[in-house]
Amino acid sequence: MMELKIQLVPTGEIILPPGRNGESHCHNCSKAVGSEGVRVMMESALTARDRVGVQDFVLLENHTSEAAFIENLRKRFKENLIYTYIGSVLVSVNPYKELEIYTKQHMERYRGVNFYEVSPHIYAVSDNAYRSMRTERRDQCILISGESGAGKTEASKKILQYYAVTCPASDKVQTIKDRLLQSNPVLEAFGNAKTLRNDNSSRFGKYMDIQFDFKGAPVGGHILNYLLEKSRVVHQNHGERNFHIFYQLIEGGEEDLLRRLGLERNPQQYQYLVKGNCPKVSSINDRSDWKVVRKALTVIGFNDDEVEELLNIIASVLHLGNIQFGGEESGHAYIMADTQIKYLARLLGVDGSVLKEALVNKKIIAKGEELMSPLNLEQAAYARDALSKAVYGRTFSWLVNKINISLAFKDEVYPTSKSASVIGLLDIYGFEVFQHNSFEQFCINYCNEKLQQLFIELTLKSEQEEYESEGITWEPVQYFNNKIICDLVEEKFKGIISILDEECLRPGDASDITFLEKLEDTLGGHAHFVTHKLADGKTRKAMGREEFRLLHYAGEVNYNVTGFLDKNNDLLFRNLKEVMCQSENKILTHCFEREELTDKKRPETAVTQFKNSLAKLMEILMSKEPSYIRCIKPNDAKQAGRFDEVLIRHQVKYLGLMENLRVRRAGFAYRRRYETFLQRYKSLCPETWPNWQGRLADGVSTLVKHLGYKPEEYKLGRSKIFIRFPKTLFATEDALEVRKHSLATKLQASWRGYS
Ligand code: AD9
Ligand code: MG
Repeated sequence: MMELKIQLVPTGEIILPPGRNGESHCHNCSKAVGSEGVRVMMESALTARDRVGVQDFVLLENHTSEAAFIENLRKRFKENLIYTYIGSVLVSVNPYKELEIYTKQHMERYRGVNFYEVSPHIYAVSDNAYRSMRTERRDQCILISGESGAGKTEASKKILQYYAVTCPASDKVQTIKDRLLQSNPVLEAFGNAKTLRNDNSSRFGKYMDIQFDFKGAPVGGHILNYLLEKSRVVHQNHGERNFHIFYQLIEGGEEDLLRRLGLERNPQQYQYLVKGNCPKVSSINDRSDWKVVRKALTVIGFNDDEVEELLNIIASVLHLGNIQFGGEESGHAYIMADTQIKYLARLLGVDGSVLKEALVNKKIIAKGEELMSPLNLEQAAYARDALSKAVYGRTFSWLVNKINISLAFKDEVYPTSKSASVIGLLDIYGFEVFQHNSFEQFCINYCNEKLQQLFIELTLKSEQEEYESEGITWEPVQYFNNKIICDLVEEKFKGIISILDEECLRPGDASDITFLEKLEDTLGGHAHFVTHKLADGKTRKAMGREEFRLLHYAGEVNYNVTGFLDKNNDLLFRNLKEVMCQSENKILTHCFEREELTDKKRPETAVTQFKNSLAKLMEILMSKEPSYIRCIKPNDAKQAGRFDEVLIRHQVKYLGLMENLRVRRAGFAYRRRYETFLQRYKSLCPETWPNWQGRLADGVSTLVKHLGYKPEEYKLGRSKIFIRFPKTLFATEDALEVRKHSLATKLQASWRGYS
């Protein structure tokens, strides 16, 4: 059967297959349409540009206007078109509702198709990265950024699903695909939680490599995890929850499992789950999520014993949280009841009396002698919480490691492949600002500064490199470079991290307040650092005395220093460590190794570990070819259909999207490889139609001259044509439209003649 496919920019496609009665069908809704219908569809498609905006911001007539940018986003959002490009960067607006755009048919539509020839989609970015990896043999990475709740984690899942469905598979590869997919629910259960910003907020950073063999089949994976927000285990702000797994286990766990673990089916019974006063979340079904996670653990390769030991640990944390201490305020603390200790001894496989002892005493070594120093109420609660955090945090790392073993690229899985190419996916916690911001927000927002820095360097760099490699002169565009903020945080000796570490290591009277004072002394006057002290000695009213403010690229955040030193030191009393090192729980024997007890070296502080791991991450990302997804959150109410202009404008600003667009447009709005350009437009010139026989560059040159391009409108590089103004390309697209329309009309007439 003859089929005419008409491509309409920017709305998508209309396919006109002649049915038996000469009818045509709309590709989008499959409805039959007559010739009048075709005309109406053509017209509506041509006027659609007004209704749905442009699919690439570089095509905006008024490209310097932020209002026009936002209007374009709004138009598209209203039509459920959540994706728009800035050149090759994908801008995505969270729809907060399920859209029918992630079906298998959609995946097929994007498979192997040129980036610009289909409407913008996350699958197009995924496919493009995949094809670059295959054809250029270059490792790729997809960097997903945006603030908390903007849709990063969802985006990363969509990409993974795309590869799982569209990449070649065999039985063995299928196992790896399943494991890759199933690692998500498990890591989310243990590493995500409801916050005020997002019901499923990632509380750890994740970089995942998907490894492919030479046939392009996924054969392995590897996950790097970054700084889990451990403090959440013992404390949640009002309206927030602990990690999902606790509620899943309590709501979904089978009766005899709960009995064995000594748990009640009521989250309100557990001190670690009541602080946020938010046991249920309407968008979350803990019971069904439990089933998904339980199954996923099996798919990943956990055996029953491992699951049992893992759940023993989760239950132990809840029991630990319920230990209550008695005693005078400054006197010695004692444990009020033995109930929890009994469960803990069994679940953790430790000696109950030793644990009990270790929770209310601190072992100190003085003059070579070991002494037990009793703890007061506050210290005992601190020791208990430190143990809970350490147990949970280390178990999380063990979990990631275990998943990595299950995803490891093994030769026997695919014996013919020796070296794999890689696509890396970065999904990290987004920039966040709360009423109260602490050490965790400081780390999260620092991480986002680093990513923004990378974006700036790589977008500028790659743009520049492209012009250079194509032999085209280019004038750089000015950016706000957030390096100044990265330096403020991480510079040696005088950055915030250095000062914090210095206070953590300093014996004597070091405290959160002395840390703040040092910050003031060293950084007062820095353009991006503010405290309540004004230059004239007066006090800034809007700020607390325990706060410092950073003017981040994404906005201002006040950080309360209370707890900074403790969280950064992340200390666990020695005798609690000793207890854990004797545990018979196999997971914990991996988490608490005996060598730790004899190691005299002071462990790196939390923030320094984080800083170093981020530096390594940047190196990894720099070594790969990046694709970008910039996620935008449309409103703070997590509601579908609500486009909060103020909020969106703010994100457009700090994500640097206008600057991104300016850079893209300053040189050339569009670039296409010669073969792609010729293939698309050759029908517009008799000399290039149906096929150009000579050099591609000459063919393109002939074609554009025929189309009347003026010399200032374009440049021919080594392998690509660069078009300066969108309107030039628009005119060419319109010419193509007209030609197709007339062709369609002729064909319609001839079909009518047949029927
Ligand atoms: V955070 O920094 O981890 O706190 P993310 O990861 O940016 O944040 P997430 O992907 O978790 O946000 O998205 C938040 C919620 O928005 C999801 O739970 C979905 O309910 C909703 N969402 C996001 N993207 C989509 C989408 N493409 N389609 C439908 C979406 N819903
Ligand atoms: Mg997330």
